Amino acid sequence: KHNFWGKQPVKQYDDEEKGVLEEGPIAHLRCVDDVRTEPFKLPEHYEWCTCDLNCSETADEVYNLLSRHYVEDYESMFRYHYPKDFLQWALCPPGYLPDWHVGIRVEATKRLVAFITGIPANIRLHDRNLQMAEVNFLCIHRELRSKRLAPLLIKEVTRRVHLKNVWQAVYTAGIMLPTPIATCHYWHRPLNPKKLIRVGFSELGLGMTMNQTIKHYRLPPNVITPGFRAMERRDVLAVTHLLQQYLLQFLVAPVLSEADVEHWLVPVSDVVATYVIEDVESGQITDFCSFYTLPSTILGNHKYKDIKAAYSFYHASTKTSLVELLNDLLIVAKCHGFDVFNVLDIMHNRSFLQELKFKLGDGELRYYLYNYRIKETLFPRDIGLLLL
Ligand code: EN5
Repeated sequence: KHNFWGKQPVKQYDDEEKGVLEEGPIAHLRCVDDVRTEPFKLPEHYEWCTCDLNCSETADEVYNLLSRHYVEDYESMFRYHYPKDFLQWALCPPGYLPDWHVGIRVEATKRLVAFITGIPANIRLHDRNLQMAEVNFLCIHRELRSKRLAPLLIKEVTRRVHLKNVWQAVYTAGIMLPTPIATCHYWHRPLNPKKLIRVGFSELGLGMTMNQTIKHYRLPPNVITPGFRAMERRDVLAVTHLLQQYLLQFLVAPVLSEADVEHWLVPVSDVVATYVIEDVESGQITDFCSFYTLPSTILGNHKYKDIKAAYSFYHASTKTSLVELLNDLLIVAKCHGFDVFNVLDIMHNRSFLQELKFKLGDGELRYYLYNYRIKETLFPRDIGLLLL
């Protein structure tokens, strides 16, 4: 059934019955000299390119491709709308390789029609650290689907990753492929329930009127926890230490340097927002929480163009409960005009979902590894890694 994934070094559905059980890399003993130096052959009239996201015109092309052809919910009511500055942030972290931002163009017109990306990441699996690529943004123009371009994009980005002596990757997808390490669920906290209902993102609860619903989801106008404030550059060291400690609790988590934390967590307007709790007496940073901003285009609605969604990103708590932290984060997201706050059921997120009025969504997110087998399927609570 899986013509492509059945032949890749990924955990297969029948590994267990075939007695394949050992944990670790699947394809062993590779070296950079063995990697093919030529790009894979594309169908006629198409060519490979490298997309330099720091070039404004190229970033526009990527932005346009994704905003028209990237991921939708299963009923095609909404489509992710990654802003250009978000893409530049997501794809150019410390140590990024321009070469891992791969595009396919039409030879004659140079029009960008397909895309895939990798960024470098140090990932801890149980007690082993591995240099990996986080692969994301696989996108093919809808009129070119079923030309089997996806396998070529995956093989080409893999080749370019191998050339940098990196042999593992992590990726996520809504769909089922061989074989997830974990299957996670999205939960949604309405901030502007009236708009969400009008655009079909949610429905009125049974026996609830619009006014009752609005009241049910109402939030206080100001944050509650003393010392809650926006993160600044001077907080990077404290936040790095908190997060490094916090992530040790999970079986799969990134190993983040100070430079990584500076890139991923220092606030960038309309991209990423991070808040710290500064102890009023000691001035110590005891907790932090963050979200990234990713609107979705509403497909076929005339009154509203998009849904403004905030997605829970990394956090760490030592003194303040996750309920208190996330409640304040909901309050600031509401103040900033977001319509909904989304979380995955990973890390300790289950501990605040009920209390803070999150509702289960219809979307799943599966985590996958390339060229690494782990024996057991993990629970969402074992995952300490977020991809964008
Ligand atoms: C890239 N590496 O399905 C991977 N989103 O639940 C990308 N549903 O927003 C993979 N269907 O449930 C992404 N409202 C996989 C996810 C793709 C996008 C997706 C889901 C996540 C989503 C919403 C809208 C559904 C629209 C119709 C949803 C119901 C929640 C509602 C909250 C308020 C109270 C009532 C229930």
